[in-house]
Amino acid sequence: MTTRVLVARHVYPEVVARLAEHFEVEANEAPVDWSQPELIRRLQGKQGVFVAGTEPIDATLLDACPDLRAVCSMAVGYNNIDVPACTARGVQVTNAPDVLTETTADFGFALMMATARRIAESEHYLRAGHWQRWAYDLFAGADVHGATLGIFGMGRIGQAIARRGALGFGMPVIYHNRSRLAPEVEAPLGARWVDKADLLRQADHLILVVPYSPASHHAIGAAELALMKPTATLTNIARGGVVDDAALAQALAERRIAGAGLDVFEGEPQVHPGLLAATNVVLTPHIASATAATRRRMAMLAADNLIAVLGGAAPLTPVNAPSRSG
Ligand code: 8YV
Repeated sequence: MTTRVLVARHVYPEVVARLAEHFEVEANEAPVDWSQPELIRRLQGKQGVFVAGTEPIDATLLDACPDLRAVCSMAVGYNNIDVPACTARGVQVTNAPDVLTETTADFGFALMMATARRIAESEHYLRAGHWQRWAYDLFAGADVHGATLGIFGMGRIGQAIARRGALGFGMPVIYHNRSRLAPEVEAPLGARWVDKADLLRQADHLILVVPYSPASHHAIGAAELALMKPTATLTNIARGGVVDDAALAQALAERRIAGAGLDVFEGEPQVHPGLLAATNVVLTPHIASATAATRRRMAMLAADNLIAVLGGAAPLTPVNAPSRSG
């Protein structure tokens, strides 16, 4: 029997070509998002689907697509996929960890530095023709080296950011995570576990790398922002929804924190108007993993997972362990 897969995202032609060596492939050839009814229609008779972090794979879709056996994502975060619903229906889910860790950590660090040193704000000022003279306090920001780096969510990417801060910039590192790292993991990072309130109170630069789930929804809201130092910065490379964007926009407008660097937003690609209006914020369109080499690796890993699962082999990077797979 022919195995059929749907590539729901416009993606590298070589990834589609690799899949086509194994399957009959229908691919999204245009940079457009398919609606869920469109996705369901195209998934009829398909055993596998290639997605990114955006296509919602929920119980309604799964019930309407009974042939589906594998959902393989090129993203590491899988909050767009109802994993228990997949598991209950014997559908294997895979994600793309590891291949993007260092690239995403680079970006998180860059966004934090751009925020602390007011790079976007000063660039806009220069482009607008406002630069007339040197001044001692012109865009004076906050030091990064030696400042206390706070990390909320200390998985692979959090640890890669901690390494950069501790080893490259001499930053004391504090972190909060549901579970504390083993002492032998903490030691080379010089990282110290603190409770969430202490993380908020002590960090000079706080960076969010926690996965999105109902438990992390609005983990940073008005009450949490109120605990932060007025000189502190907040960087979010996790997911929109971890931060209450309306509360953050208000805190930025009132200068209750010094600035924010945001790569992810609630309801993206829409961005809260208060964030668009703020000057003390650096805004980027969800590009933390976006280097050409890394995006290729992420997409290829999703393809290799489809090939493994639908070929009856073990998935390379499984998210769940359904009883019926392969
Ligand atoms: C992706 C990400 O670019 O991997 C993730 O979880 O957030 C990004 O690396 C995005 O999810 C792709 O849709």
